Amino acid sequence: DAVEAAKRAAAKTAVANHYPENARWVGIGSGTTIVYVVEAIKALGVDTSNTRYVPTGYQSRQLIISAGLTAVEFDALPAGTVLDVAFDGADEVDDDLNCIKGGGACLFQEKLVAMQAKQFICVADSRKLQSRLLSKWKYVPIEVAPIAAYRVQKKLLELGAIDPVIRTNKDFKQGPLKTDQDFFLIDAPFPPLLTSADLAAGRDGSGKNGVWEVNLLAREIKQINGVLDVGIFSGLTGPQATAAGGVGGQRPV
Ligand code: DER
Repeated sequence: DAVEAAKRAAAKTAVANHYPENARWVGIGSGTTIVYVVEAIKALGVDTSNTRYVPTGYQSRQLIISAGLTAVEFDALPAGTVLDVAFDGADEVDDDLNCIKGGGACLFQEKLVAMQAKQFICVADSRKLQSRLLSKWKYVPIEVAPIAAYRVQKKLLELGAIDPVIRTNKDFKQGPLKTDQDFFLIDAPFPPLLTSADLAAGRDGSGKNGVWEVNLLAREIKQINGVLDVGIFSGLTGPQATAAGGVGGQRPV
């Protein structure tokens, strides 16, 4: 159908434009669009026997293995390895190429892998593109330690979140969903997040009435005790990438 065709087209473009010659280390994200990225890599017909693919969770690892590619877990990477590229999907992307991620409950490992790559390629069809984050996708996924979840929830309310909830695992049981790290996810709705253009136009993104600029909110949430990571990917220029002389940062697809 039209949505699947759009995902497949985005994936083919991303791989055609950003899959490096002689790639050695490639990050593979989570979700449904990434399936088409792996399909496009296979369709390149290049020799992948010397390439290692780094998964961002259980589903990502199974995708790599079932495609006949070689998976290497993030914690098995040789010291100092910087990935040539990391491909991943997103729940929403704004005009500054910031992303909301975590709809698939893999945000922590997704960010680990993205930050370890010279280039992070976000593969998203037009449904995901909005001027501001949280325009259509309504909440920020946040990975939290179970023991701290209620305290984090309370703090999010103080930051202006609207009814933040602990994600339940609808498929199997009503209990809280557990991530690959055995943590909980809190989905925290906020008003749309302001971009650099909004700030340039004099808008106030400091959290008054719960209205935040992307980076300010990400930083506020990240420093709450008990938060492991936040599903806001912004200006991904990981220290590793820069150290390796990488270009870092997100690229449009
Ligand atoms: O959870 C994530 O961040 C994933 O990348 C995901 O949200 C993208 O999912 P989709 O490709 O199935 O839309």
